[in-house]
This record gives sequence, structure tokens and C-alpha cells, in this order.
Amino acid sequence: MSRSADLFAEALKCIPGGVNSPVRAFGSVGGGPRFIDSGKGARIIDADGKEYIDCVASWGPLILGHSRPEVVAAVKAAAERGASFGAPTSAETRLAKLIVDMVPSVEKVRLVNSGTEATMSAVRLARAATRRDKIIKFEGCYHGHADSFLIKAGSGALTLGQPSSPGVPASLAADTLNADYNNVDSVKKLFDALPGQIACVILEPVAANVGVILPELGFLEDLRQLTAERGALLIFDEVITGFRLAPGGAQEHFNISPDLTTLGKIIGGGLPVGAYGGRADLMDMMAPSGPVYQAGTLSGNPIAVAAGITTLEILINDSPYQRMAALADRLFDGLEKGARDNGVDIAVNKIASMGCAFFAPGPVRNYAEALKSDTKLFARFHSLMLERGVYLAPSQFEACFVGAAHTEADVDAISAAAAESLKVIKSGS
Ligand code: KE4
Repeated sequence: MSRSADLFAEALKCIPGGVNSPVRAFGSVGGGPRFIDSGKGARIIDADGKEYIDCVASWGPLILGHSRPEVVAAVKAAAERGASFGAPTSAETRLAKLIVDMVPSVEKVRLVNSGTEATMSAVRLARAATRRDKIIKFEGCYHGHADSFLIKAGSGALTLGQPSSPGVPASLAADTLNADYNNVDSVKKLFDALPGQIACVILEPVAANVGVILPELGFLEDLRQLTAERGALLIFDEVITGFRLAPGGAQEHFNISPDLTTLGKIIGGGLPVGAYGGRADLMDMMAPSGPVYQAGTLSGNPIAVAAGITTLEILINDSPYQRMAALADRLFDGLEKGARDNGVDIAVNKIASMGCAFFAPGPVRNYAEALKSDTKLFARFHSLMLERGVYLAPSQFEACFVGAAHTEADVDAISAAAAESLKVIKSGS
């Protein structure tokens, strides 16, 4: 038995499913999770000492790579000053100012501890601001595990075959409406059917929890216009796209201004930070400046904030975006070539430094088309890539990330491993 297998057996005795987040359990790819011992740059090492080129980046946060020295130093220095005070610190204001400066539509921002806290708070604010209860999300989009979102959700919910979770009261689920991504008419129909009842439309401006699905031309613009016309708020869930597609995220990349934005992952550089922000008139409704309540013992935690500040400042100063995008293009071009050479159907969707290779003929423009993917073939590919030292997300319905620590040699090694893996698949062995 491998060390990871032993550790997994141990974990199963005291942690549900042996993991603290379902998608980590390798449920849809099999073979059991690799317990990771350490990471440095673009590489991680598992409990058996096997090294992998990492394309998961802890599901997005580690855009600078693992154990980036400046981030480690900032975390150590913050820890030596004290872990948490439950009182305001100047570092929180510094991070808030960075976010306001970087994210075009954000005038004020509240720090929280996760993407889920950010999205649930943003929706509460939208409901309070509009005095409406219903929300529109999109099938396959994932906004964290708050009750209102676990209806036809993506990511782990989709992977584990339960896009709508038990435990969500029907009365609450009734206030969540699902539309089809890239189909603005499906949104218009809901607004027409429920005039004056819809508080907001929340979406991932690039859907990255159903694999990666790009917004078609005009889709985001149409949503912006429709929500403004119908008195609803537009919420961009940029937990993945924030600071990833550009310093100002998807809203900078596509030049669209949502009313509220939710952030996470990269914002904490690998430590637990989430945030929601937007128009000052809306954000000032949040307690204690306004009546809408949201709180958190460790919100704005000094150690997590130190990691976030250092990460964002490096992204601003080094601006690795063009280089990461070029590496991602090289990576996905390599994957497409390997698939072509071996007669395997894959459909690649990519943008900036993230993307997905669907094991499907394609194109993949929405949830229904993504579900046509051959998840068994993906599982085989995933395991063959692990054997060849490449760590992909253990689900067809997640994103692959290239970060600032990846090199051309890394990317070419991933493509070579993919070509070998696809050859094995084609040979049927
Ligand atoms: P967290 O609560 O996991 O920090 O963020 C929730 C969330 C919100 N919005 C978007 C667009 C997200 O992608 C996420 C979380 N992403 C998944 C992976 N795609 C987290 C991985 C996991 O659940 O373990």
C-alpha cells in the first residue's frame, strides 16, 4: 500500500470521506487521493515522495506557485506579530485599497474567510438592496456551498452527481432560479415570468466549475443591460477569475462593470481570504454602517492578509499575465496536438492562464454540452498523467491553471506526458 493510501485509510476513520472538501477525494477519477507533503514553485511532492508538475494550484490560489519566498516571509513576519486580534489592523486597509485599485467596479470591499462567505454575503446584500428574494444563477456554475447555491451547482456537487444537495429547504430552493449559460433569453424569460421579484443575477463571468466555458460575444453585455433594465443587481463571482484573467479580473478583461463582485482564492495567496465589494452605496448597507448583517471572527486575519497583500503586489509589479497566457496557449496547443495525433476527441476551452480539455467532440458552450464529456476517459487520462508526474484536477469539470512558476520546459513536459497518455488510451491498453 502507498503512504497516501495508508493516510487516506487513517483519515477515513475521522473525516467524512477522508477529506475536508469533497472534490479532493478523487471520487470521479478513482485511485484514491494523493496526500501532499510539500510544494515548491510549480511542483508538489506527495507522501510517497513522488513529484508532480502541479496544474491545480490548490484550485486556483497559488498563481505564484508554492512556497513563494516573499509570501512565506510575509506570513512568518505576520505570525511573529500575533495571529489574530479581533480588532482592525492597518494591513486590512492596505489589502482593501489594493483590491479597490485593482478591480475596476469595486469602490468598497469587505474581507471574509472564503469564497462561499463572499457569495452568500453578496446575495444577502442584493436581496436587501432590492427588497426582492429570488436569485438567478446558471446551471453548472458553482458559488460555494451556501444553501441558495446548491441547486444545479457545478464543481464537486456536479462531480459527485448531486448538483442539488439534500438539506436545502424547498422553501429556500424555490428562490433560486437556474438559467442556461450563454443564453440570455433563458434569463429574460425568468424576469418576464417574475417581474419585480428577482434581486440579482450571479454568475462566473468565465464558468470554471463545469470545466471552463467562455462567455459568448455579447452575453455579459446583455446580462448587464437586462439586470439594469429590470432593477436587479449583477454579481460577478470572480473567485476564480479575479486577479487571474488580468489584475482586474474578468471585469477588466471584458470591460463590464457589475454591481457587486465576489473574490477569493488568489486574494489570499493560499491562505483563507474571501471578499465582496462593489458600489459604495451598496456596500455601505453592510453593518455597522448599514442594517445588513455579516460578521466573522477571523475576517481580515493578519496572517492571511499578509499573504494576500504580498501576492497581489507581486502580480502588480511583475505582471506575469502575458507570459502565463503564452504558456497556457503552448500547453493547450500541445494537448490538442497529442489528441489529434492519437485520434482522441478533445474540445479545449481556454482563456488567459486557465483552461480545460473536455473529452468530448465539442464545442462546449454550456452545461448540457459539458455533460457530454466522457468522464471515464478523463479518469483514465488523469491516472495516466499522475503516473507521468502531472497533477491535474481530479474531475473533468474543473479548470487547469498555469502559474508564474511554470516554465516552457514544464509545459512541454506536460504535453509530452499527455501525448504518451493519449497514445496508451488509443492503444486500448
Ligand atoms: P470557497 O468557499 O471554496 O473558498 O469558494 C467557493 C467558490 C465560489 N465561487 C467560485 C467561482 C468557486 O470556484 C468557488 C470554489 N471553487 C472550488 C473549485 N472549483 C473549490 C474547490 C473545493 O470545493 O474544494
